[in-house]
Amino acid sequence: MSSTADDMERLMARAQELRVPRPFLFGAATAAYQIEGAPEADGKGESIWDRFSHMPGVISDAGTGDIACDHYHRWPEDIRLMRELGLGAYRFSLSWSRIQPYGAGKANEAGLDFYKRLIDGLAEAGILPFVTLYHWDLPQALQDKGGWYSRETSHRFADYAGLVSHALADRVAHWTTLNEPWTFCWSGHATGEDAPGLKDGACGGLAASHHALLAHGLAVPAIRAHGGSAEIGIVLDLNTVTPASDKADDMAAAKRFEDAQNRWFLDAVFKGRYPKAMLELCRDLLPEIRPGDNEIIAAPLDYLGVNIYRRSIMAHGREMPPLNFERVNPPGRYSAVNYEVWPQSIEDVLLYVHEQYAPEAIYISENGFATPAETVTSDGTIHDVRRAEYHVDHLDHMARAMRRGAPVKGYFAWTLMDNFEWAYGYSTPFGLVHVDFVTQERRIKFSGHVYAAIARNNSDDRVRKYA
Ligand code: IFM
Repeated sequence: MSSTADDMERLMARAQELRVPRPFLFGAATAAYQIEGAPEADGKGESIWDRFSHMPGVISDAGTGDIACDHYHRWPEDIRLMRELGLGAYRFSLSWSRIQPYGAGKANEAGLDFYKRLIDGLAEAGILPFVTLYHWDLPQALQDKGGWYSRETSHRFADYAGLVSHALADRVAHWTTLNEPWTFCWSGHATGEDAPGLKDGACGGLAASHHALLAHGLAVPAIRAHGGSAEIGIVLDLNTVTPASDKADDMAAAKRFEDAQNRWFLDAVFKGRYPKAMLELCRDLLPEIRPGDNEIIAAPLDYLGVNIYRRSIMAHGREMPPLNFERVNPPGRYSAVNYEVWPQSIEDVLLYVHEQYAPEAIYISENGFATPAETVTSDGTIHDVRRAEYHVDHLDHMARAMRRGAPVKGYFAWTLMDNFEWAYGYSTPFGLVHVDFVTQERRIKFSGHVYAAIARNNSDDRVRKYA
């Protein structure tokens, strides 16, 4: 037997044995711009990603989300795939500019209808929808008025949240306000790698972050007003941070990075204040923080979604002044987007949030592994052994954190199917399902079969009934 075949057999055996404390939901996640395509269908307005991905030189393979997985038209097939994968839940985002083409005013019913059809299809398949309101695709019309630099955008987001949660109240029981504010605020406004492509340094990252958090805080009561007993959360991309050495400079840099990526968001949402050290460090760069903002941002939540891909080892450096850090990549295994594979990180991050912030419930809302573009082998499958191993190892460590008290209720693999990976385009797939972007043919990968085995062995009647 070849070593790949040995590895596949060994991994499938581990998957069959893996047990997670129940009840537990197994799902997969996607985001609107990354899969839907159909940028102008049924009255959709332009988003900042529609605009940005067409700018020369910003996407490494010059890809765009114009077609992506054509999910807008192929969603029934995608739900069939979810069933084959044994998913109990599906986390996806709504495209704001499908629903409000210009980011304000009355709903575009045709846009809403798409999501109604999708959610009804999920219900028929017994799959629970977890709906994210914002996964980075701001309506371009709001960007033209200042985007996340403007408090007005926070209020428009609350209006949108109210409108959508009212329209979908009878269909959706789990809402997420924002996906990964650290990334879309800093990569979009400090470094410019993501839309809208602004390179305004820390000043941009901080202004966008405060207004995004304000938007979150304003949206929570707007959803509660319409959403009955629906559960509401936010999804943060968190890392555990270790200094590269015990030198004072490196230790201070690690602390600054942890304050910026984790505590800025966690302290604001769970403690109603920003970290004092950040406020002092960035005092000349902060946006206006009005009296009452902190209380709005700390609106009580039902769960925290944690996106985790890697750990962070930080040294003193020059990135994002005045944060002044430099990421250190130790020797080891890395994914195609240069993330170190370090499964202990999921256990560490879960215990970190559980012990320091005690959210009522936690979902791993994203976790996954990127490879270089994959090819179909002669037996018609994709032997993505390293991705399967990544999920099995991370689930193992997640289960350990649960046995130590972390209240984890579900895990969403990133991602259901290969899709548009932002600035990387289509060159670094993360999917459990392979997509041929010429024919749009879908094919479950080895990792998908492994994941399906785990999901089936760890689902129970309560979860199915709940779904
Ligand atoms: O593809 C992204 C997703 O949109 C947000 N979280 C990280 C993923 C992988 O980079």
